[in-house]
Amino acid sequence: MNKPHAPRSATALFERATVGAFDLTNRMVMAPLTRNRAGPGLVPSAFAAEYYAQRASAGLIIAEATQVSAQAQGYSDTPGCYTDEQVAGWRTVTDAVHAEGGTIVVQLWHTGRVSHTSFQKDGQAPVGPSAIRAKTKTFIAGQGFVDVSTPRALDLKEIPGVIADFRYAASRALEAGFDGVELHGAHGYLLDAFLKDGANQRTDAYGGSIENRARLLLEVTKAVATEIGADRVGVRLSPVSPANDSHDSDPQSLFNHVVEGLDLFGLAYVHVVEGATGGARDFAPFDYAALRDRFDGVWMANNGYDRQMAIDAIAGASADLVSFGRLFIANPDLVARFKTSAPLNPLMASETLYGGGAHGYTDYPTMASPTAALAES
Ligand code: 8OZ
Repeated sequence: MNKPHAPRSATALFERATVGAFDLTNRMVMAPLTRNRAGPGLVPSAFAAEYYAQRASAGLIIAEATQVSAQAQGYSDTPGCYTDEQVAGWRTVTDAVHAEGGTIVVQLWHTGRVSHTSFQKDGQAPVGPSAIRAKTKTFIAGQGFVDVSTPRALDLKEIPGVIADFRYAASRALEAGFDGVELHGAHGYLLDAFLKDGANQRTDAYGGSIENRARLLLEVTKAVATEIGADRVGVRLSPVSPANDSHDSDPQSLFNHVVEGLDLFGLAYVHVVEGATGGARDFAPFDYAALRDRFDGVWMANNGYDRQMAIDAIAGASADLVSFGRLFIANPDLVARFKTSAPLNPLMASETLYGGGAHGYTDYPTMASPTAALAES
């Protein structure tokens, strides 16, 4: 058990915090949000810089899930961070956020079995821990939602290459001006799929026991921490979220072990999705306090937090940071609105979430500019 957590004041959500190598202006975080608006070459679009800069008053921005390699892609128009063009595109984003006084990391992912042959070189099968198809869909531009493909199991000999891809993308992320990276260890993508026995039925050193299933996540974390410094690395986990057919027979034991392993690195933070992503927080029984007790560093909580829940979580020290997804899409100035208990904008039509242009992306009004959306639409 790690040290007990002292309570804070009711205004602590809005006060500065040191998180690893980052000096944050407040404890409100913009969660990573897939928006499927990357351009040719999977380069972040020019207006991504505007979108993120509009939200730079968040204490921390976690930029959308971003591929570590071509193999890592699972959806249309999600950006990468492994080519010169992608790095140059991200540089316009990080410069714009820094110019507004913000701090920004990028979420690095490999989608693993949540992918489709059409995204893979020569139409090959995507890779996963085992050749078990996830009961989930992906989005392919022009085709809509389609079942993901049956993956092939990664060969043991290929695993060092996957770890190297994460390490390389992390080094390119810093070159692109990001303050750090978050590893996507959630939602059924490659790292989470290795963790969970619903997807991982390997019989080698990366499957079977909890220790073995946690090995890939911990090795990737170690490699990335070695490359850019552990105090610039966060890890996102979703212990019980059923997103993308993710499930495990004993998540509490699994994640207790994972977090104890992560605790040894001196990471910037661990980011935990409580319950079903975007859905019921009590979707499945899980003791998040017991998990948090196994980690000495900064704890970021996510999923369905509103203003009062976030104030209470920070004041009561059940979390050190709280991340918000849809609220930050709809409210670029969410921090100012929470500070003053101002009304919140509703989300625009769901068709604007994934793919499209400026509408539903850069045209949400702020309190300072309440007619921005009307003027542009
Ligand atoms: C929604 C649509 C596509 C991907 C995740 C990156 O669930 C995602 C994602 C969310 O973490």
